[in-house]
Amino acid sequence: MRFDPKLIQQLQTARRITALTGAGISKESGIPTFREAQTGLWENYEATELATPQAFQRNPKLVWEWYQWRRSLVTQAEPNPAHMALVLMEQRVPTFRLITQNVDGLHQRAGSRNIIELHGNILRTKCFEHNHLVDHWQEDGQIPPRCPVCGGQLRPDVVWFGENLPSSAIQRAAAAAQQTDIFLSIGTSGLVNPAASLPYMAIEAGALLVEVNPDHPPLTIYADYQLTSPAGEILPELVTQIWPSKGANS
Ligand code: BV8
Repeated sequence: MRFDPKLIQQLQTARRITALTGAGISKESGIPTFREAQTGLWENYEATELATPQAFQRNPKLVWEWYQWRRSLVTQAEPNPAHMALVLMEQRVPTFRLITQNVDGLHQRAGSRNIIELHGNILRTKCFEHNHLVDHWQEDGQIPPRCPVCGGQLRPDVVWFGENLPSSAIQRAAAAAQQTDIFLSIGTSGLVNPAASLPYMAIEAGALLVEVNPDHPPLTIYADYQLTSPAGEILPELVTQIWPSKGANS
């Protein structure tokens, strides 16, 4: 796979690179993307309909079990070469910031250290009533399980549609978008706000925009470079060409 030598040169000399990842980067770890049709028990449900406080209040057991299913997919999955390539980038680029929309924790498991999680993490659980994190609870057959502090229902520590993102996360992400030389948009359809506004902030601030996506979401027409293959193929090859002596597996 050959890349435009000018792109390689720009990536080699960039002092600041910001990456925004979406569900597409975890596709090659076997985790279905958010817009893909769901399977099995969940094939009749739209993810966007289940990932809301209203859905949880309407049917807490259904929503809790949906997240249990997704947690099982995530715990069985492994980070893929795309995740690993971003770990290497974090080690080599003077200022590298990783913003993820994903809730699967695969960037952490790959070894990325400085991660801005916009939408929370499915492996963390919190109290629906008071939002405090809970890591142990009584498995007494109640679904959802109850908060050991207040007896309220437990929920995943993710940001549902209609809920605000953690203010620190979105502020850090906006700063990372506005203060970067190159912005990598990787595996995202760019349909969910406010995350979807980040690449446009970067362009506004004069960054070079590189998109990694086999498809052509709305952002594509604004990209300086469109790399239209799966991230698991593109990113390892890209880092090998940026740092040839070291390669993606050293
Ligand atoms: C907010 C956690 C302020 C949960 C997620 C009306 C009422 C209320 C809100 C709104 C409204 N209208 C609009 C909004 C705003 C709303 C929104 O944007 N809605 C959309 C659907 C229109 N946003 C919000 O509600 C946000 N909060 O705005 O607060 C507010 C408050 C009250 C009222 C108004 C506003 C909260 C958004 C966060 C939602 N939570 N996740 C969970 O996971 O269960 S978002 C969820 O969807 C994911 O985390 C992810 O972020 C997103 C999916 O997007 P992608 O990651 O892009 O994935 P997708 O499947 O779409 O695309 C995958 C891409 O990968 C594709 O392009 C594909 O081509 C590509 N691909 C495939 N294979 C590969 C690949 N790429 C590379 N390599 C491959 N191999």
